[in-house]
Formats: sequence, structure tokens, C-alpha cells
Amino acid sequence: MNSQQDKVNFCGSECISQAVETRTKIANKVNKRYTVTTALPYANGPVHIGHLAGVYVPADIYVRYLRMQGRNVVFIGGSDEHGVPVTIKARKEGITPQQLVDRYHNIIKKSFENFGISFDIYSRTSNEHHHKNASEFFKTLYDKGCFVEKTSLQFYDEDNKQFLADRYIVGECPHCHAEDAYGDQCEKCGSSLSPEELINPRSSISGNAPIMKETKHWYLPLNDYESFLREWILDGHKNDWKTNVYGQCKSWIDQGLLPRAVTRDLDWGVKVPLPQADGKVLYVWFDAPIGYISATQELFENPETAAKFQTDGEQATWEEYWKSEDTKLVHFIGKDNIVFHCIVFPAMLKAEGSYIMPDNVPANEFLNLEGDKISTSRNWAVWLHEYLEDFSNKEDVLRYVLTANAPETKDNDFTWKDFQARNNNELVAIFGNFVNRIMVLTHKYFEGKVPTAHNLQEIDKNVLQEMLQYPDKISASIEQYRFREALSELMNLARLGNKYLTDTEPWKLYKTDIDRTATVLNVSLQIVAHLAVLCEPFLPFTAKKMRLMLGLSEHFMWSDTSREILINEGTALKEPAFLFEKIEDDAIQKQIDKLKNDRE
Ligand code: B3M
Ligand code: ZN
Repeated sequence: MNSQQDKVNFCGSECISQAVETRTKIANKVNKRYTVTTALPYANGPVHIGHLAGVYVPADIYVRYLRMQGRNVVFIGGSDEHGVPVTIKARKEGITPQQLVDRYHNIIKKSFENFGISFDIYSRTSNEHHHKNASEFFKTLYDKGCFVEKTSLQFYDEDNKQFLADRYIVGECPHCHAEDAYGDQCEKCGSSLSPEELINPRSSISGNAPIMKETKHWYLPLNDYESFLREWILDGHKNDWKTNVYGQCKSWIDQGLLPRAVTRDLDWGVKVPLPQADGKVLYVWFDAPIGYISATQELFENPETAAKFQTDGEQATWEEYWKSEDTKLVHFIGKDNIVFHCIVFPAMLKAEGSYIMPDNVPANEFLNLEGDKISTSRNWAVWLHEYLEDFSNKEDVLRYVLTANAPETKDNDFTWKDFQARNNNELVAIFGNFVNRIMVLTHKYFEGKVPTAHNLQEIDKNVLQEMLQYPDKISASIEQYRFREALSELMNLARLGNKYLTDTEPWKLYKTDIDRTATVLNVSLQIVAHLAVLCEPFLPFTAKKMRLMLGLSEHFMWSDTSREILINEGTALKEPAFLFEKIEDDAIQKQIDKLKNDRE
């Protein structure tokens, strides 16, 4: 008979002290439902570590954590397949825009799957459903009289008989005088531009100087939403939005908002659904955020994917996730997308009238690579699909490094040396080593079965008590979008385990006191099991390996970690296997050489 069976704590329930209090505080903030979106990457190239660090890993940590809390959450992603960069690249390669986005959508989708980004749906904006939905959204606003129609002079390429929107026009930047600034932005100094500001503009298709020609477009008068935005963001979110996000919003609003064109003269995109709008499509930044809504609709229209989201046997609807006040909407994005998610899209939703506003927009800063800006055009990037060719089964290592070094409050630098150091000195030396030592000792002394804990000494009680503080520490950090801090707390729990081992030295005890050895290993195994559960949001592949290795059949929830005992005595452990392995200098040198050699 197994005396530890069904016990959750060594000393009875009264010792779950303070931990519960903090947890209750956090639980009070629980929302009925969560809609978590991630910026839709442009399907004009594969995704790199900057994407993962800035948006997808933090969002995935957040969502996995919410699910482990038993919260009701939909996690939305998809490819942004419109916009001028897609058409320019397709033209260069001599293929259709559709062929181009088909290629990259599949590569991107696969990369996210490979890294464990656990979307409930990963959709795309070239699909029929989205076209219909975005076009209806536009029509609703049009019918309500939300747009202003304006005729203006715009650049036109006479050779190609085409208006030159956004990136089709290039010229000298009026601010930093870089040669090849685009009509919508200078990549050198980061200023956002409008085409007529460019010095010596030319068509990026023919290279010729364009003429000016009249054209009509529809504008969303952002100026009409200024007081709403002021109240909602500047008064309402001063304390809970990140300072970088709040600061950008404040500066946009204080500068004074202007009407923004939501249509373009292009043939690739969602057709403007008006009879007088032949040859015009919705501006990519108008249709793309609607893509979040389209994807949610697709999720709930498909009985297979919708089945997961029933409450009390009732089928949920997409509207609940976008229109109900008890839903918390969170957009994960990079800093260059702040204005669109905090100003333009909310103004669109407000204009429509039936949608909720995002509760938070935890935008990250940028990740640089070896001291230089990541650049697709200069091929200065670590591409996710290529990383896995060289480091197969090391998805969690990259997730770990990108979280530990995430650009949460300022731009950060990814270097291969730091990647190696964090793997070798943290994952291997602290986390992996602790787990491995306990596994090996249990096999050596107790035939791989969780031994019985006898009388607990002060040191055991203290370590257990301290262990129980971690779930709340990690929760509190995650709920505030501080993922680096959360991860470092997880590592502190592994450090605690190592210290306990050093202090108790079970390998010495074994010679004189088997019962004491058994107790120390039982307690250590509880720490290992807690690590296995708490690491899941950050290191999902490792969590799974650990569950298998520990022979844990149950898939634990976050609240289970308030128990001291997660693994019962007598449980048969599998053979110890290393969770992480050392990365040698030559593997790192190879990556550095590759980066430098492939640079364009
Ligand atoms: N595709 C820009 C980007 O990838 C854009 C995001 C759309 S989110 C609706 O940075
Ligand atoms: Zn510039």
C-alpha cells in the first residue's frame, strides 16, 4: 500500500499558506474569455528569430499559461498576404502574387508548428472567407457614412499604366537622405512617409520619374476619433500598458490625427466593394487586422475546431470573442505595428460600433542580430526553417534564449555566443543537470522508483515551502507580460533544487542513512515534477519529455502546483535521458560563418 497516494502535502492542507493568498488575488482578475492575436506576418518571405522573439514566443507562453489555468482562450494567427511587397517580389520572380504567398504561407505555417506555437487556427488573408468578411466590414462602414471620399493627385507610372502606391515609389528620404526610401517608410531612419515627401521620386517598376494623376480614394477620418482614443488609451491605460506602447500612442495622438486612406489603386488585395471603385483594393493595413476576426469566424464555423470551445454543452460563437465585454482581447505585435493596433484598428472597430477594444497590446522592441539590424533583403537573419536543419530537437533552446533575452523594454541583440552560453551555462548546467542528477540517483539507489519520504527535517520543509512560492511568482510575471522575469523565476526554482542537493548530499547520506536518502530524493523529485509542470508554457517540448520520463500520467493544471506532492512514492521512472546537451564551439562558429558568408 502506498502511503503517499492521494496526499497532496506532506504535512496536511494547512501548510499551503501564503501561496494561496497570492493566487486568489490573481484569480480575482480572471476574465471569462480571452482572444489572443499575433501580428500576421507578411507572406513574402520566411520567418526569422526576430519574429519569434518579438511576437510568437511571448504570445505562446501567455496562451499556454492561460490554458493551464483552465481559462477559455482562442489563439489566432495567420499570414498577411496582401500589400505591395508581395506584388513586387512576385513580379521580380516572374510568378503570380498568389503563387508567391502560397509558397511562403506554407513555410511560415510549418515553422510555427515546428516551434510549438500553439495556434487554435493559422489562417491567411488571401482566402475567400476573409475577402468576403473584409469587404463586408468596409461596406458596413461605407453605408454608415464613416468614410470621407477625396480626389487627389498621385504618382503614376505611364509606362506600366499604374498608380504607384506605397513601396512602388522610391526616392530620397527627406529626413536622413537615404537613397532608397519607400513611399510609405524609410527603412534607414524609420520615419513613416507619404509618397509626395520623397525627393526625386521614381517608379520602382520602371525606374522612371512618375507623373501626377488624379484618383479617388476613401479615407477614415482618424481625427474624429481623437477624443475617444485620448480617453480610452491616454486616460484609461496609463498604468497597465507598456511604456513604449503608451508613449508611441501619446505622441501620435498629441501630434494630431489625420484622415487615412483605406483604399489603393492596385490589383492585388480585397476588391473595394463599390461599383465606382474598379481597379481599387482595400489598403493592406485595413484588411489585415480584420483578418483576426475572419480567422476567428473560420475557427467557429468549422465544427471540428469549434468543438473545443463549448461551455456547458453550449457551442460558443465568434461574436463572444470579439463583442462581449467580459472577453479580454490582447494583441501581440512588434513595435512597428503599434499605431495600427492602437489607433487605426480600434478606430475601425469603434466606427463599426459593436466590437470590444483590446485590453492590452504588449508590443516588443526589436531583436538585432550580432550587432546589426535583422534584414530580409540583406539576408542578415537566422531563418527558423534553417535553424532546425542544424539544431534539430533544439526548439526549446531557441525559445529559451529568445525569452531570456527578449526585447521587452529595449532593442536587444542575439549573438550566437550568447545562445551557446545560455544553453551550456543555464539549460544544461542548471536545469538539465538538476533533473538528471535526481533521475540518476533514484535509479542508482531505488531502482528508479520514487522512494518513500520519512520524517521531514527543517531543511526539507523549508525547500518545499519555498518551492510553493514559485507558481505565483511566475503567474504574476506572465499576467503582466513580463516573460523574461517569469522565465528567470522558473530557473530560480531549478537553482533551488541544485542548492538543496548540495546542502543535503544524498550520495554521502546513502552510506549511512537510507531513509534520509529516500526522503531527500522524494523531496527533490517533487521539485523536478513542479519544474515539469511550470516549464510547459516556456519549454513545451521539454515539459513533455519530463512528463514521460517521470511517468506522470496526469496532465497537470497550474493549480496543481500548489500541492507539495505531484509525484507519488512508488511511481516508476523511465531511464534518465538528457534534456539538453552542450553545444560545442565549432557548431557556433559554423553559424557565425554562415551568417557572414551568406550576407548580401
Ligand atoms: N503584416 C506587418 C508585419 O509583419 C503586418 C502585420 C499585420 S497584423 C494585422 O510587421
Ligand atoms: Zn530616412
